[in-house]
Amino acid sequence: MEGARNIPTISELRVQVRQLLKEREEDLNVLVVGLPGSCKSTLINSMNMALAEQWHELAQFGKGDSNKTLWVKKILMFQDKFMNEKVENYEKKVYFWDCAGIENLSDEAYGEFIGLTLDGKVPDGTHLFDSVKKERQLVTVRDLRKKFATVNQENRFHRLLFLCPCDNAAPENLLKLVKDTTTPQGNKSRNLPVFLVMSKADKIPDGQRLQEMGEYKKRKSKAESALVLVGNKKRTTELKLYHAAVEGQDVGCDVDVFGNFLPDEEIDKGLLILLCNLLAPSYDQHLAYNENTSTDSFEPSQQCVVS
Ligand SMILES: Nc1nc2c(ncn2[C@@H]2O[C@H](COP(=O)(O)OP(=O)(O)OP(=O)(O)O)[C@@H](O)[C@H]2O)c(=O)[nH]1
Ligand SMILES: [Mg+2]
Repeated sequence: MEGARNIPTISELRVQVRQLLKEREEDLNVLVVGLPGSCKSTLINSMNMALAEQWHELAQFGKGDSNKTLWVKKILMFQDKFMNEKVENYEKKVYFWDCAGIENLSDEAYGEFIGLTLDGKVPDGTHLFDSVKKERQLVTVRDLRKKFATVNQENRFHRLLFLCPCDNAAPENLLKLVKDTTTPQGNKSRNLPVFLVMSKADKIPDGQRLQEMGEYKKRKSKAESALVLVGNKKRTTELKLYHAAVEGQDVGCDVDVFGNFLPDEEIDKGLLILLCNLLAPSYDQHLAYNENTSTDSFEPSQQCVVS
């Protein structure tokens, strides 16, 4: 396979991630957004597992219909106590924010809520649905801006991770909402790198992965086009994540006697490559929250890792 010799081993990837964490000059906030059930909470736990090499449920994730995330929650990743081997000099921290699932909605209240979150105005633990609705009616953008008017610098965002399950249609309005809230528009100067994760990669039907006009390829292309990521291998990825068996449908991942997931090299590798790309410092250079925002490409001049 072309380029295969460039693919790093899992230990090399862990070394690379540790180095990037050590060298970071500021904390990193990553907002995880997607439809309900698109594996946002699972991705956060799996990402931690990929580096920690031990399972810990940092974010409550779906088991049956339970454990829906209803708020935005700031989660500190790679804490010493959960690591097989702690990251030396991990001073600037990485936070993944678990966000409540948003349906394929075009209502501007949701877009505004995400935008205000990205700007650092929505505190950790805020209930999304209670914030955008009052007596079953959506609140106005003005009300939301009034409610979340103060910036907390520590909660400003640097990356957005958008999850789209491989077995579900790409949600058009939600994609547009993400695109519109992360790129400069009118007098808004937000300019944030978006990463696309096609989750539940094990659910891509055999044969469809390469079939140009297959359902899956069409779905993926639609998401890539909407987010302006066509051909961008650093910011688009397909991932299988740690998940439990579902009777009659899915064998799930291996667990120990306590029901904790056991490390899986294939899963960890995909996650570590994504993490290397998320941590690439060149994505920070174009971040701006003022009038002089650059609209240039964020891409690092050198690809961080071959994906
Ligand atoms: N087949 C398969 N199932 C997965 C995979 N990853 C996660 N799941 C399952 O998909 C469901 C997704 O659950 P969550 O991670 O809670 O999804 P979420 O996006 O956080 O959902 P909300 O908080 O409700 O918005 C769970 O039942 C997981 O076990 C995967 O790679 N493959
Ligand atoms: Mg969740």
